[in-house]
Amino acid sequence: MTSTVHRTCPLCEAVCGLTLTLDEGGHVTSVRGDKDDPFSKGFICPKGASLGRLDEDPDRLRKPLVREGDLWREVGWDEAFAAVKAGLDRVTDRQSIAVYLGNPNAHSMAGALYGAPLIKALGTRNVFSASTADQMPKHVASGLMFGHPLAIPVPDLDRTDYLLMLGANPLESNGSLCTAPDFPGRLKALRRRGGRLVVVDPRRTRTAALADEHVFVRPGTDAYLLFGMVHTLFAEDLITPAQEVNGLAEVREAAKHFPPESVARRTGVPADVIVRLARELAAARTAAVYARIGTCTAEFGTLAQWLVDVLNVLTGNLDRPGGAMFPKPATEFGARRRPYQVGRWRSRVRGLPEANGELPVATLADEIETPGEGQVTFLITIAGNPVLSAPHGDRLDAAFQRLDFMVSVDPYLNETTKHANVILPPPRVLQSGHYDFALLGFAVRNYTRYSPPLLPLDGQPSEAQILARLAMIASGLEGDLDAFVIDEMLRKATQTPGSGVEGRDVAELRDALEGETGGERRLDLMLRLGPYGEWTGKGDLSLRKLLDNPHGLDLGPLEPRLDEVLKTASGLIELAPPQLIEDVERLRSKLDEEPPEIVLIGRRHLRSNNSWLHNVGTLVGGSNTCTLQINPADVARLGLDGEAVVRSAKGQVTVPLEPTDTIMPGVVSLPHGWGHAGSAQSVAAEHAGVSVNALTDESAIDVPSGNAVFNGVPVSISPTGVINAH
Ligand SMILES: Nc1nc2c(c(=O)[nH]1)N[C@H]1C(S)=C(S)[C@@H](COP(=O)(O)OP(=O)(O)OC[C@H]3O[C@@H](n4cnc5c(=O)[nH]c(N)nc54)[C@H](O)[C@@H]3O)O[C@H]1N2
Ligand SMILES: Nc1nc2c(c(=O)[nH]1)N[C@H]1C(S)=C(S)[C@@H](COP(=O)(O)OP(=O)(O)OC[C@H]3O[C@@H](n4cnc5c(=O)[nH]c(N)nc54)[C@H](O)[C@@H]3O)O[C@H]1N2
Ligand code: SF4
Ligand SMILES: [Mo]
Repeated sequence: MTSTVHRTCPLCEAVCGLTLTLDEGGHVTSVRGDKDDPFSKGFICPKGASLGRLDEDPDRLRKPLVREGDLWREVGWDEAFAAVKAGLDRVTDRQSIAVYLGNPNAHSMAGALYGAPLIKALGTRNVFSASTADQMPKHVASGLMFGHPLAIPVPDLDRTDYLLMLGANPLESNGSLCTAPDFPGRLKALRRRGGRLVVVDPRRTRTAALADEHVFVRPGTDAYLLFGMVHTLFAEDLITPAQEVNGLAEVREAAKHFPPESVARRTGVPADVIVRLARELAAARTAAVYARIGTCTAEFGTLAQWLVDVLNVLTGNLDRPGGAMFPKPATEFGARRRPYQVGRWRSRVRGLPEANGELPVATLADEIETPGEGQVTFLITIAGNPVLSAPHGDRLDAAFQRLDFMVSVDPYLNETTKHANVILPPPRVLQSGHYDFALLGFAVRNYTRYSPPLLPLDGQPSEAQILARLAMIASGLEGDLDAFVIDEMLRKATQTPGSGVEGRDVAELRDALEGETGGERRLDLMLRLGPYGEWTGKGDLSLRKLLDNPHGLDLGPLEPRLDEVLKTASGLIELAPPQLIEDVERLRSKLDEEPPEIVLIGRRHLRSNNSWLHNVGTLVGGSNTCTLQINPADVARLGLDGEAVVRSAKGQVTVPLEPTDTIMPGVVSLPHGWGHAGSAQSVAAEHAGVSVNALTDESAIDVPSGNAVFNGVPVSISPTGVINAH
């Protein structure tokens, strides 16, 4: 007997619905796109199609591992947790604990629901995550402009007439901070309905090839380009904001320093193109500017992210259909009581400011290596592989060996977890429930879907239970973490006017919640209290309703809602936050700087996913290999052939060349997440590649957000024969 089941793909931000066929042993025999999902409508990519193979990867850990010297021993769960407790008991200063949360936490219920309580229980400020190697500039820009780090407007893809996209390649990545299943189809539809797509990228990507226009830009210079556009809007009197804002005059003043002719030199984008893009944006019936990883992981990441929304505001496109809009997720983020701030505390060694309660991953190695009070000696990694993903990861590789104790929650023994004393593996994908708490807040249509676990746990804890148990060990408390969280939320809600449950009895509400697990009951509570919730009188959502609708529910197109989202102290959009105006000085000071001869940038491949899908045979090989894209003119000029040595201030790698005129001269590109030589993952080890983060530099950061700089890294390249010539 086979069975057909449905669930959300947990592998990327597109949240596609999948239809799986399972045999009687619970093995996946086929994966298709779920045609009845109202959002993804049957779309699937090669990664989703390989979910079954990933789920049954023989190299996935099924039992906890404890390391004794160089030897790994499989142990039972109680023994594993006892080992963690013993390690933690030796910690005398809680500040010597660090936590690193990796990207899959944004895709798992466990990460969303148990990460914060675990951090609280550990009582440390040494919190690091992939966010500071990714999108922290967007959080900081949104926090300062709109008052909440999650108030991130997304392009209204399905209705916009004009999309200016910078540093994103959704034809490979399937989109980010813009949840849109079948992003490629949506872009094609935009063009079919007469809309215009302009892509700004140092490479002519597949997305650029699909666009009406592709603009080559020098890596790391998007903030100049965007400022040149803002300058033009003011100079040509094209400012039409739809909202009252604070700081218009300051933005005008700041933009004066960036006339198109000056920024053209720095960006490589001709002045007439910059002016035309600004005019097009202003003239379009509706338009949106959208910028992603290429612009975030850059020297001026926060300024670039800020200017994206400055342009959206100035052209009247913020918060209007077809423009840049705020989604309304079914489990909405809460209100903030205090104005958004960064730098509430600083890192011990480099004095880098906190953002969103985190410190930059670019300084994790400093905190481990530098002696003194608060030196990090105990590390927990959850769903992360910073040895391959963090800037200058090779340094972390060495630093991790100096830790007294390390715990990793991860299904694989890999480049990072090999340093752990204890590895706690989460169960198979199909044994986990799935709800996209984070990603549905960035969806281009309001939408919700819950996927309950498809297979029983067979005695192994869920990832939620693993994290909850770690939190209990760290806090020394006993009892049910979920019950505690639920009561806390209910207490608040029953005391909040307008919550829908004001004045009601906590115990009675608690008893009404449904769900097989604490996580499900918390989801039920968040749904019921959310903006479509049964208890708020604004809708009828509850866990029950989602269970009854396994293909998901469409909650309608995005609607203007700035008044609900805006949490600034002034109650207005802050167009010129002082911290950002201050950082404009740094931008100005480098306007006339000579660019390095060759700079390195990243890229993504459709069948990859950061560092951790390289062990699935159907996904590696062919075009998905670790090569250095380089312009043929540079190949000839540098006398290269076959492979080359790439050197930076931090390291060197030898890598096969992929000459292509799709990349600008003077720019080379390596994908990240490779470098699996000697890996315990058998397939990945055969397709090892090299780690681009052997080259990236942890001392370079985007100042306001502390984000890592992966794009625009100065490198030199030489033929393999002359390695020692320098
Ligand atoms: N040079 C360069 N570096 C980059 C980037 C770049 O563009 N260029 N991109 C950056 C970006 S955007 C990101 S998000 C980071 C990613 O950085 P990380 O999150 O540190 O790295 P990943 O490769 O995503 O590692 C994910 C880990 O989670 C494990 N895992 C997978 N599923 C689960 C699960 O369900 N539960 C648990 N507990 N573990 C799981 C995997 O085995 C793997 O070890 O890399 C960054 N690094
Ligand atoms: N297949 C696949 N999908 C993924 C991932 C993956 O590893 N593989 N990772 C996921 C994660 S964690 C994330 S964060 C998202 C990221 O999603 P995207 O932001 O779409 O990421 P990329 O596909 O790397 O596209 C970034 C583009 O920026 C360009 N670029 C580099 N430097 C610059 C610059 O200075 N300026 C400009 N304008 N462009 C520049 C690069 O050439 C590249 O084409 O993808 C997610 N989806
Ligand atoms: S696009 Fe993303 S969510 Fe959709 S099937 Fe592929 S990996 Fe899964
Ligand atoms: Mo990411």
